[in-house]
Amino acid sequence: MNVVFISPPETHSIENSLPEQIQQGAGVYPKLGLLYVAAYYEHATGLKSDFIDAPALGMDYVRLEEEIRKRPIDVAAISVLTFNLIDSCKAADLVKKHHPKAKVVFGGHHANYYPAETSRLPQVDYVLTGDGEISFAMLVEAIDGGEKREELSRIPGVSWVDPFQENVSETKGEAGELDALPFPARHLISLRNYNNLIGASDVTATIQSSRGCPFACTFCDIRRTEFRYRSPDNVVDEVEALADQGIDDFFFVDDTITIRKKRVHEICREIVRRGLKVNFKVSSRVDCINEDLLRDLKKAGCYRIHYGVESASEKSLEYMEKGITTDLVRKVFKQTHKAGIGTYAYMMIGIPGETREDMEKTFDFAAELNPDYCQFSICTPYPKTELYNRMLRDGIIPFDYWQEFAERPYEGFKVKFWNPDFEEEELREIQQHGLRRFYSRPRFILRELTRVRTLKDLRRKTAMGVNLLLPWKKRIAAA
Ligand code: B12
Ligand code: SF4
Repeated sequence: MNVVFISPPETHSIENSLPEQIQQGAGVYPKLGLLYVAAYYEHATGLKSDFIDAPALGMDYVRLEEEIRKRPIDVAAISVLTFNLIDSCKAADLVKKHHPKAKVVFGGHHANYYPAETSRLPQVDYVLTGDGEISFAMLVEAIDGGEKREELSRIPGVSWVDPFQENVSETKGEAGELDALPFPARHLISLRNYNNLIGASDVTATIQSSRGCPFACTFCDIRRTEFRYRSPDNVVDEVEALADQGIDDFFFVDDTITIRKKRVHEICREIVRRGLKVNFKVSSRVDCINEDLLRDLKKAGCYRIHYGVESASEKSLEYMEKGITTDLVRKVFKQTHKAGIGTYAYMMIGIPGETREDMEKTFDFAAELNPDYCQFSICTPYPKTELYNRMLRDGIIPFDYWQEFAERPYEGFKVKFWNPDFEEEELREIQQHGLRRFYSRPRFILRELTRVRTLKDLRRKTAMGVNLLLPWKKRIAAA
């Protein structure tokens, strides 16, 4: 079987809560989900597969089509977020155009939320929900064996639609023991093609040490999912394998890595014990960290923690069921900086019920916390989140517009913020004003200049800086 994993160009991404130019200039990360699925497939079958990561290779649709045309394809696997659904469909169309008999398999977050709608899309043959590792290997085997219905039905999380049957699985794929999974198939990509503007090195690798998060933030679709985790040794084995290839900068993409502090202590101590000289950043909640852990993280090479701060308004924090207070945020930012670790604050404006004054307080709060970087997203009810459902119930959102998009995706679809008191234009202007306020502080600019690594870095940072200072409609392309 000729299996190819495809990450399509990001030319039709839905512009969301962050200005597009900021996202575009930020760099490219390896697609860990697809790499995990590929690794398991190769491991389970002993066969080779192929990986086309268009964004990392700077590939447009013309080049992608050529790559698709020139190779044999029996199965094409694509990872779908709601935000790249259009690009995923376009890539699938190209596969069907040149290989009409090939099977297209969609998995990933969008497929998880809309399995039936996704499997009804004309260019999709199968949808797999949940962890894709085991179920994808089973599916390829079933396709190879002639797509017998009873064999297909045994695959957890599989959905398909054909003229005779519509099968939408109620189950989800499960990866089982995470330590038993092979490490992501990074041999299929060139790690040198990945970097991040605010990383510590020219190449950044992503690692996932745990999956899921039990907290209840209403805007997040990971909310209240089981926390599953790898053992410290298994995690550090992967870090070491990458360090041996000369990679020294890591982004742990775990939703909240510090849910079990003891495990993180052990990961840090193991990194130190093995003498690995690495740098890494993690995401945490302010109520899942303490000074002891900060000390160990610093010793192991942690240079930045991304915290969900969201808002300076206690009322908004409650509305979002964030479960933290601004006092705790203040305390933890001080502790983190004292430990010598940088910070990134995720903040939000335009939360239903917020006034302009509340938003200004959030900007003041950002300046007071003084993180290295700060993001002011416009509160966006993402598909199938509790926030979205609540806004539908409260009548703030008049109809299920994500559902319509999932059923009939079309180019030019625009995300809506559905704020009862502010127009989109106003929120974009306020966001711009907040970003300008934060990023034009001399303190920030000086600190950033000392961190420029290369001329290319300087060009990208300058383009992004200019974009932040320009009105949002006049931004320039990042170099
Ligand atoms: C790291 C991350 C980022 C990074 C890097 C993204 C990247 N290129 O890897 C950055 C910061 C760039 C980013 C950006 C954005 N992100 Co993001 N991101 C994440 C995060 C935290 C981890 C992703 C990851 O690597 N997971 C690890 C892998 C192993 O898990 P996985 O991808 O889910 O894959 C498994 C299964 O889903 C499945 N699977 C996945 N793909 C496929 C494909 C096939 C064929 C099969 C069979 C199975 C399968 O099998 C995999 C292994 O079990 C997730 C949250 C999460 N827990 O996943 C959010 C998340 C994916 N992001 C999200 C969003 C909204 C965004 C942004 C739109 C945010 C913004 N405001 O700008 C942008 C859009 C980016 C884009 N261009 O599309 C949402 C998506 C929601 C949705 N309905 O689509 C998530 C779920 C966060 C959330 N809680 O809401 N993101
Ligand atoms: S803590 Fe983070 S990952 Fe967990 S529910 Fe809240 S936003 Fe989602």
